[in-house]
Amino acid sequence: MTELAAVKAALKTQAVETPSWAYGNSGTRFKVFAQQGVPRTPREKLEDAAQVHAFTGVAPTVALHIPWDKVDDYAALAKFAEERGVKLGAINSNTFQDDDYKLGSICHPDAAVRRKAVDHLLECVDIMDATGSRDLKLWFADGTNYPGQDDLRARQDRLAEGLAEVYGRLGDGQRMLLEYKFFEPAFYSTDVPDWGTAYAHCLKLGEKAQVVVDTGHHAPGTNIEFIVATLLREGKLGGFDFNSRFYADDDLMVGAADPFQLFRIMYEVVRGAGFSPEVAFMLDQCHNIEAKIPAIIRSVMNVQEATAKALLVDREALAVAQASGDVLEANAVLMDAYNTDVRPLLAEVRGEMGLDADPMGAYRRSGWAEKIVAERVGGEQAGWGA
Ligand code: LRH
Ligand code: MN
Ligand code: MN
Repeated sequence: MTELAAVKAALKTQAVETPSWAYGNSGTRFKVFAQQGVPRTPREKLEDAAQVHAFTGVAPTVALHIPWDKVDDYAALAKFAEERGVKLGAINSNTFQDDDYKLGSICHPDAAVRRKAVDHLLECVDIMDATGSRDLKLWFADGTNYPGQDDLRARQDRLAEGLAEVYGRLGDGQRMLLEYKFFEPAFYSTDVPDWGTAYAHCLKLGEKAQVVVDTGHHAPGTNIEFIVATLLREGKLGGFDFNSRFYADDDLMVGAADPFQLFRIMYEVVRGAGFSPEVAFMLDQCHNIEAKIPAIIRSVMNVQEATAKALLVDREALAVAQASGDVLEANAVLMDAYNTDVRPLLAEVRGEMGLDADPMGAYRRSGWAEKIVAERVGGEQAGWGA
C-alpha cells in the first residue's frame, strides 16, 4: 500500500460517536433558544444522528444520557437505531440534576444519597446490557464551594467505594470511563478535577476502568496532548469527549476554537494507539445558536481534518530531526502536515466510500431540515444547558 493509500484507509475506519443531547434544544443558564424541528424523543434524536452518519460515513454510534434518554425498552431502542443504520454507544450517567445531589452524589456525606447515586449507575449498566453498549461514561458534578464544607479525603474514600461497587457489576467486554473536569458546578473543590485523580482511581479499579478526556475540561493553557500521550503510554486512555472552548467548558463545535490543538491531540493518538477501538472518539457538544445537525456534521468533519493532518506527519523526517536536535526542522515537519489542505483528500475518501464529497451541502440539499420542521412540533430540551 502506498503511504497515501494507508492514510485513506485509516480515515475510512475512523468512527466518531455523536451525543444524543447535541440534537435537542440547549442553551446557557441564561437562555435556551428553542429551534424548530428538534427531536422530541430519543427515537427522533437517533433519526437525526442517522443523518449525520449517512452524510459523513464515520459517525456510526450515538451516545445516550440517562435519564434524558429514558425509555421503557432499551433493546427496542437499540433495534430502532440499527434499522436506521446506527448503533447505540456509550451510556452517560446523570447524578447531577436531582435536588438530592446538592452536596454531591457518590461523594455525598449522606449514605442514603450515595446509595441513590450508585443505584443509578448500576441501572446504567443494566441499560448497557440491553443496548449492547460497551462503555459507561461517568462524570460527577461532585465537589464543594467553601473550604471546610466537607472532608476532601473522606470524599475520595466515598468515591472509591462507590466506583468499586459499580466496577464489580461490569460484565465481560464492558468498561467504565471516568471523566474529569477542573471546576463547575463546584467552585472550591471538585472530586474528580484532573486526569491524575481519574487515573489513580482507574488504576486501583482495574483494566476495565479508563480515563476519558473531555477537551473542554482543563484550565486555559493546559497541554492536553501531553495528558493524552501519558494516558496512552499507561494504557489508560478510554476515549475523548470532543468539543472546543475559548473560556471554560464552552461545548462548542470541536476544532472551531483551536484546530491546531485538535491536530496536536490527534497526532499523539495516531502515533500512540493508531485507531485502536480502545480509544473512543466521542463528541460532547451543545449547539445553542446554530442548527444542530449541520453543526454536528461540521464537528465530525473537523475531527477528520485534524486526523488526516496528523496521519500526514512525516514521522521518519520528524524522528531524524528530533534525534539530531534540529529544533526548527522538527517543528517545521509537524507544521508542514498541519498546514496541508486535506479537504481534497477527504473529498476523495468520501467519493471512494460512496458518499457525497460535500457532506454539508448534501445534507442541505436532502430536505431533511425542512421535513423535521414540518413534522416535529415542540422539540425537547437536552435537559441541561451544558
Ligand atoms: C460535564 C459533561 C459530562 C456530561 C456532559 C453533558 O461538563 O462534559 O460529559 O455528561 O457534560
Ligand atoms: Mn463531557
Ligand atoms: Mn463538559
